[in-house]
Amino acid sequence: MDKIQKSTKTARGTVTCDNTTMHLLKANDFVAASIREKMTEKNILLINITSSAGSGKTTLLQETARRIGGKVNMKVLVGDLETERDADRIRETGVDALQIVTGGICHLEAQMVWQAMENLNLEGVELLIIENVGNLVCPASFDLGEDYRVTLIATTEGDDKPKKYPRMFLTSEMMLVSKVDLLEHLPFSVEAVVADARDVNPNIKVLEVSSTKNMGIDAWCEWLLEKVKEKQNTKKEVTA
Ligand SMILES: Nc1nc2c(ncn2[C@@H]2O[C@H](COP(=O)(O)OP(=O)(O)OP(=O)(O)O)[C@@H](O)[C@H]2O)c(=O)[nH]1
Ligand SMILES: [Mg+2]
Repeated sequence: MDKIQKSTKTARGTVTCDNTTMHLLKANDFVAASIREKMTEKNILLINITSSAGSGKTTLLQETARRIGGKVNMKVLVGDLETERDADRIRETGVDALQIVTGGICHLEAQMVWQAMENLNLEGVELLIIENVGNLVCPASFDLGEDYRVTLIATTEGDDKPKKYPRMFLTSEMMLVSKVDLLEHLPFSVEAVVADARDVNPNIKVLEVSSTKNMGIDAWCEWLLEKVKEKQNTKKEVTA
């Protein structure tokens, strides 16, 4: 596997289809639909993990890989502006990871994921997790073809974020309140953050986790395994 996947500038804005140059977000949605189709064909559950910078995405994925890496065939794609550090951290757990270096772009776009997938052997893979660039704003607008978008909100960030950055919470199926081991030291109300998130998105599922103190990780992994199973069953129903 190539170590660093550089996204080209042409991947950013437009896609040419039948000689028509499409608008950026329409182009993104076009590629996202192709990713979704490919994932369904290959029977792979695709998860897009988003959050502010430093909320604990990679640490959670390291714990996840250690817990379920032996039970389910999983791979990880990681987006960052620079460096391969997060992919290296995932690989230390024994799970294959590919870094997408955006070179300054503050989010992943579907075309970057599509290009990266060409360098990932997806044979037999059941679960592909994308760690998006740490940012609560731009990644909210870019569908990556995922089955589920999962957003972390760390106790260290303050409990006012769902109302200030509503699009991210509106477009997420799951909110993970992370770093709950620090709750006793911080002016952060889980009740308030859940109430605000549900005000924005009444259907959002919530779990509380600490990756460093092993809290809520079982429930998170169970949810993931259940969704992997559901995806496999959907495929069987389609082919039956
Ligand atoms: N106390 C505590 N610290 C945590 C927890 N999870 C992560 N951290 C720490 O938070 C810092 C950032 O964690 P990362 O996992 O790198 O966060 P990230 O969201 O991947 O960061 P970016 O990729 O830069 O956006 C590190 O110092 C972690 O050790 C947790 O559950 N509790
Ligand atoms: Mg990270």
